[in-house]
Amino acid sequence: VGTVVLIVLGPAGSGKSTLVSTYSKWLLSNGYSVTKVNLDPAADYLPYIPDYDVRDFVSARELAIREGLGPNSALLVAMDRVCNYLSDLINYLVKVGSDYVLIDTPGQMEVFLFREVSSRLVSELRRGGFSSTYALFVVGADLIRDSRDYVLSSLMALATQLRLDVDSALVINKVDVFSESVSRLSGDLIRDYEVVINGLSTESLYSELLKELLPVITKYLRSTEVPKVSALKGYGMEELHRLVHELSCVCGDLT
Ligand SMILES: Nc1nc2c(ncn2[C@@H]2O[C@H](COP(=O)(O)OP(=O)(O)OP(=O)(O)O)[C@@H](O)[C@H]2O)c(=O)[nH]1
Ligand SMILES: [Mg+2]
Repeated sequence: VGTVVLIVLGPAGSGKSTLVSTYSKWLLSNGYSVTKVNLDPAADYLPYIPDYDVRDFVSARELAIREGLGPNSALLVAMDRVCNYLSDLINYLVKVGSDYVLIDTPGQMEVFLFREVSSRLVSELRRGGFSSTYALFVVGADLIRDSRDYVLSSLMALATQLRLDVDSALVINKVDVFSESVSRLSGDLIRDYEVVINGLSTESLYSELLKELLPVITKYLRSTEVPKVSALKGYGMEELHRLVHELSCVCGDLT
């Protein structure tokens, strides 16, 4: 089947790096080999030891000092420079040939997602023969306060799928600090439908639009499973792995 590559992205502080750490440990303890890649040139601290780290080549902080840039433009310039190392990264991944590759991306999601670096990453992965590449869109449960937020998060996961041109899935993290709305949801966009639709009626001026979007999202988002995990406490890793397996399974859905 070959290597499964997971691009982990999502809003600032949603727990991407912690999830890379926790899920990689889970994979290892279940007998899989894992390569952890850090693509965040601005990370000061990482909760895992990366096997490949763009900070070895590009540092946003150094750029800021050397070129007199603010933190945001330094990250922009740094991410553009990361493009120069992507073919090197792919060569490394080919050489290592692990079962799973987890790619951690910068806190400022838009600097990765909407710029050249993300499309280059995906095309380099394709060129390197990594046909099982997926995106995990990680959102903190603290951002899901109501049904509208749930639909919006799913919509962002779908936007990720469209932008990167790889199948994407939504993952809700930080469920140890459970928000009530998340606990009502079953973990599946289709089964959550009624709960979400009922909630929407009262929450937004645009509830009709949101209601019409939901079936579109569930139709086109590759996975409707929504694992609810705690990267910090290690909850839900089996659920997450089931989703990853579903994404990478070529057996198809026979139901
Ligand atoms: N309660 C709780 N906190 C978490 C969880 N996962 C991560 N955190 C905390 O959230 C903060 C951010 O976690 P990171 O893993 O650095 O998040 P990130 O998305 O990589 O952050 P950036 O790269 O800066 O965008 C840290 O203080 C983590 O300890 C979780 O499951 N539960
Ligand atoms: Mg991070």
